[in-house]
Amino acid sequence: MPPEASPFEPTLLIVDDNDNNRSLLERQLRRLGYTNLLMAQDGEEALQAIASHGPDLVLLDIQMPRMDGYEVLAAIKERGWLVPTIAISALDEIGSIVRCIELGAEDYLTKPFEKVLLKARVQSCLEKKRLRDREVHYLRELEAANRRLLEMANQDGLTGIPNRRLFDTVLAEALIHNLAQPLSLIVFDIDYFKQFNDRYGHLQGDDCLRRVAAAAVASTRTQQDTVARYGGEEFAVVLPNTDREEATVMAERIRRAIADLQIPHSGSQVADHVTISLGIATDDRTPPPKTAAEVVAQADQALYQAKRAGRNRAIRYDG
Ligand code: GH3
Ligand code: MG
Ligand code: MG
Repeated sequence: MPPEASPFEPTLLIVDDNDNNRSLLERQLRRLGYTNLLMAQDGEEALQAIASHGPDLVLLDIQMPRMDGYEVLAAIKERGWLVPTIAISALDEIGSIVRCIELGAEDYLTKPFEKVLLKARVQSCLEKKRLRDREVHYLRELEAANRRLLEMANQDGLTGIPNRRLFDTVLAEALIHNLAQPLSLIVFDIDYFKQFNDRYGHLQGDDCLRRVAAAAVASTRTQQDTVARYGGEEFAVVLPNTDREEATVMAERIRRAIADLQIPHSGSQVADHVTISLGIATDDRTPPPKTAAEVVAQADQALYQAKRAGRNRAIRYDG
């Protein structure tokens, strides 16, 4: 896209192969108060000037040697440039005007120019361009705001990782994609976290959650896996293309990464630092296919067993 020129001081590009015509038009436009004027003496130069200066309006002579006005119009269209163009024809011939309009010209003028007509058409084209630019500007702002909103709606405010809502979508989609590959799910939960809050305070608790989330994310495969905050101090990891052995290796990796943070936890009954318990479930794609709710329930059940078996460990659901 060419750069956008200031809407207050519009830049006009005059394209004509004839020196006298260019000078004449330049003088007339200056008299009308337009001072930012660019000149091009052929089609190639015109396209270069549009690309590098992003004029607000192009006054384009149709009959030029080599690349004529029609070709310039076609090239502007092809590149998706939104610069308005007034086609200038000496012919006063309906066919050439129609063709220019079809090729995307905003308006036309015939030589020799009527001063009032030149003024009216240039003004009207610039006004339309100004309105369109404003629309595009607001549309972009709206799109950016929407993107931010969508991100916020799918992100956990505390840890910055996907929230439960996005997790549900990711898991549901992973289950229907790539049906030839197994899919695993890990859910994990911080051990004795209530005690952690009680001893160190809720703010330290929040900080611990953030560090646990970051360590889990760092242990997983960026492109492939999704670590989400499932709720409270419970997290879930969707592992596409991952069988039960690979999932077990991953679970151990996450467990270690969080233990290695060595966050002191004097209220824990299993270690002197923060640990987690993990449950693993796998859909190995043998029929009947598992639903998201089933996979989650199986991983939850395995997590419960891990807690019962003494915490700070991963257990695989075997069903
Ligand atoms: P277990 O080893 O069996 O998992 O015991 P636990 O104490 O971790 O489990 P429990 O479910 O009894 O307590 C979970 C605690 O997590 C209670 C709650 O205050 C705390 N928690 C949940 N969400 C947050 C949070 O966003 N910030 C903080 N600081 N604490 C939270
Ligand atoms: Mg817990
Ligand atoms: Mg819990």
